[in-house]
Amino acid sequence: METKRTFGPAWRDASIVALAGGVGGSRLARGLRAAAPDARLTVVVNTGDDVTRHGLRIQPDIDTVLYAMSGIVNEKQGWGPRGDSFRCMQQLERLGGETWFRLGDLDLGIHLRRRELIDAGEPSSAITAELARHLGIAARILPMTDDPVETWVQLAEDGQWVHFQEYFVKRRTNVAIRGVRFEGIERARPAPGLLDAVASADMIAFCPSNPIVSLAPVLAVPGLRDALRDARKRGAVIGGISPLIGGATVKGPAARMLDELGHKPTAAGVAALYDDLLDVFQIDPLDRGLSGEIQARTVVADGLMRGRRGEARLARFLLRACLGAPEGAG
Ligand code: FO1
Repeated sequence: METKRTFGPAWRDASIVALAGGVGGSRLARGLRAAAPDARLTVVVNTGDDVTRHGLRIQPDIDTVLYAMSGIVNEKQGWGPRGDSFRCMQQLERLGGETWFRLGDLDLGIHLRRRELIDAGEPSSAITAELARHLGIAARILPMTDDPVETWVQLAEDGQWVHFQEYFVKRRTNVAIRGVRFEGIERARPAPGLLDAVASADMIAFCPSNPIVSLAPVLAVPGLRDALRDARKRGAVIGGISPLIGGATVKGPAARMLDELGHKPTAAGVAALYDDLLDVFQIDPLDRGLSGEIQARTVVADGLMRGRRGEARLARFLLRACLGAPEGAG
């Protein structure tokens, strides 16, 4: 019987990898940082939402994680810096520019800096590390790949393919979809350090992000699913947090997208998408009845992260479920 590893107070000796998308992912990642402040934490972020606007390369999910973990995100909105203004957008509008994808005046700082570093030949992983350092983030924030990948969705009404941001922002998701594809994913290589982080992880967290357009692109990076399976064989524990509570999301179109693409819009439908990768899956008490449909070991906890304390609570719950109680805990 292999002696169960312990990970020290607040899991400080653990290596944790979190797979994250936008708002929900950024919040659990922040919770994991708070719950295990000294553990090695790598947040692997979806880049399928990336879009070029006004000659700038926007990486929304990376920026949401950067802003959330550095404490400057607009909490209500879930993206962009708190207290931002849009004078530049107003001027652009006056001059006849397209402004449906709104770039705040503070937000432009990160896009201009990213543009500078791209033009200096830096890959996304190095740029992200540089931005994280300047924002004082004590975790490794890693794009899923340095290669270009863009999520496109097919509209149900006419079969037309549109970029994810046109669907999500311009059309406010008010259209049914019938397909999703990750343009460029076949040629995408895992970002430098990603496979090593998975290979040495004690725990891998599937954050409560949109399973269709936030976690699926990450899991589609060639080589990652196999790396996750190998990590499990070696003893790493993979735990997920359900992004649906009672068949609905806290924020965003995930439930409707699941339904439109023929999946059950429930926590069980989400777990099925992660097929045989999960050891543990957190479900809300409202979804207790679904545990029979879920292959992974289900654990029940309030899925709503109310503020920072709520994020840390849910993160601690997942850490306990995957790694056991921290040393010296009650
Ligand atoms: N979401 C919106 O609903 N409207 C916007 O105008 C908008 C602008 C924007 C600019 C930068 C950025 O990093 C994110 C932005 N988002 C906006 C959110 C973005 O569409 C989503 O965060 C993700 O792509 C989905 O998680």
